[in-house]
Amino acid sequence: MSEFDDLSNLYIGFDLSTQQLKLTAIEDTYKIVFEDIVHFDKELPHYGTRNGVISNGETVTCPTLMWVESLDILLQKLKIKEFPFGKVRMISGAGQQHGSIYWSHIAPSLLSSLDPSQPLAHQLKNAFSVQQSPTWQDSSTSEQCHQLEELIGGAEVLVNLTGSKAYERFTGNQIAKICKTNPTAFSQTSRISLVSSFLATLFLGHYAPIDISDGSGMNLLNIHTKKWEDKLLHICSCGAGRKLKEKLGEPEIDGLKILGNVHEYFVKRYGFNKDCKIIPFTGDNPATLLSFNIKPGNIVISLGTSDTVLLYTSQPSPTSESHTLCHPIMPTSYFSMLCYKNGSLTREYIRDIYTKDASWKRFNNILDTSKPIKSKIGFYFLLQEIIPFAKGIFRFDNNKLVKEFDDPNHNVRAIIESQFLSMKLRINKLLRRDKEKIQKLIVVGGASKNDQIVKVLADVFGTQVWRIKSEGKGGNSASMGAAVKARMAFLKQEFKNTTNLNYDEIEGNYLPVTMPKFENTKFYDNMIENYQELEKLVIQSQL
Ligand code: ADP
Ligand code: XUL
Repeated sequence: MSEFDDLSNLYIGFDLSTQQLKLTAIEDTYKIVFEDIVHFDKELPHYGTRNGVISNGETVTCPTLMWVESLDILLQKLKIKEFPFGKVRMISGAGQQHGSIYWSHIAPSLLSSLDPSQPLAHQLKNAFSVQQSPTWQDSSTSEQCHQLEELIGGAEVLVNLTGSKAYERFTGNQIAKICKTNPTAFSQTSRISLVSSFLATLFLGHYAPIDISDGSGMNLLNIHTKKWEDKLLHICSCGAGRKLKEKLGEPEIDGLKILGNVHEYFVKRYGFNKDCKIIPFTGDNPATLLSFNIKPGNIVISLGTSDTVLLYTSQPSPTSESHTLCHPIMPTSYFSMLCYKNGSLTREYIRDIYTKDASWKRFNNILDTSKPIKSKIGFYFLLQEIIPFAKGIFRFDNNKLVKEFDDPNHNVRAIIESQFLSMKLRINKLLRRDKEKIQKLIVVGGASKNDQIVKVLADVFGTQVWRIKSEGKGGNSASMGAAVKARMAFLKQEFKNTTNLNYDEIEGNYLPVTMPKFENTKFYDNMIENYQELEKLVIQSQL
């Protein structure tokens, strides 16, 4: 008797994230029934990645073939665990945003003729015109960003068109760099995918479209018309705008559209049902938005490799610091996002310096036994930060820049407080503009498991924090959101419209986990103004 015997339908969501490929399977009631992961550094060491990437100064890439190989490894793990592939009705997925994959001219024939007796990586060796995919951590395209803003008429024009000013990691600027530095590779490219549409392509055996939500992270999509903007294509392709448009394909507006059946490779090799459908895959942040039935005033904070803040808005409301993205399934809606590059990896860096055994247990012990100190504020931009655009570690004691705090352990508290103060500052600005108040704060991502970190979050925001129910499952909101999307597409197909979607059920997957200590909240409220002033000093020091 297997744990899956009573279930008739399963929906799976993948997340091709920075450090891992993850899978979540849910049943009709949105309950999570299965999860698994492949960790790139540990399980694919022959690609030589560190934290899932290859870093070379500001250039941060990932071997595309590693992602391909990880898919077979994950599915093979499931096969060994007797996962009932035959019960999967729909598949969707998520991917780290902005990363790009360059398919060669022979890729279409390789993809359509996949042989189930051979692993994917073996068969797709020649499917890429660029072997190393640029990723979201890359910040090597400042030149392209300046050029884009200048040629389009300024940052504000770009913000109003695409929802964001020019960012180094955004795909249009990465494409512009390839066009300039490696024009041969550009001409040898038949299609450019995002990480999300790349994974969907593997399942389909033909090119999957870029969905408009993940497509909003490229500096190429007009978020109002939901079409590629010709002027931007022209600038980001050294004048070969028409060619670039062909290489991108049409963006997909309908996030629940059936794109086709799963390729025979997966039917024969793993036992998927030949009628199992593939729908558009999206970015990890848009997918995370779907993992919770987010409503106006709900804020999702994701503490993963990157830290992100997601806010639902019905009107596009671009600012120069946030991103406005098209909603992944509601074609007339949008959401706002803030993204911090110094998330979990920078917390790990501080943990490793200030704890003897590099453990979260000791890190938490320091957090638990320390108190906020108003005069001690730190900024931890180990990697080139996005908000604000700054790099370096800065500690202030009584508004004076110091090399180290008198009690070095204070760094543990300072890094956590600093991130949440920065988020609160920006969230308040966005909410004030939308005349909203925080109704609910939901925390997801790897570090959301950490109760001590979540306590500081509740204290800084002065509000109760909700988290996905753990029960040993529910670790990944992006693959969970992708599975929810697959389930919704199935309902849409069954009922021919979306009005029967009882999406509220999903809220049962979340629980309130902690209440704030209001004396601490008052304390942080008094600290935030000074924080803002010191942040200005840090930014000035970069000029
Ligand atoms: P991604 O999806 O971007 O690969 P995850 O959301 O899975 O990332 O988060 C991975 C990160 O979670 C790790 O880098 C690790 O630092 C962090 N993490 C895991 N457990 C804890 C913990 N108990 N406390 C703080 N951070 C944690
Ligand atoms: C969002 C961003 C990251 C990636 C990786 O703009 O760059 O959150 O999606 O998770």
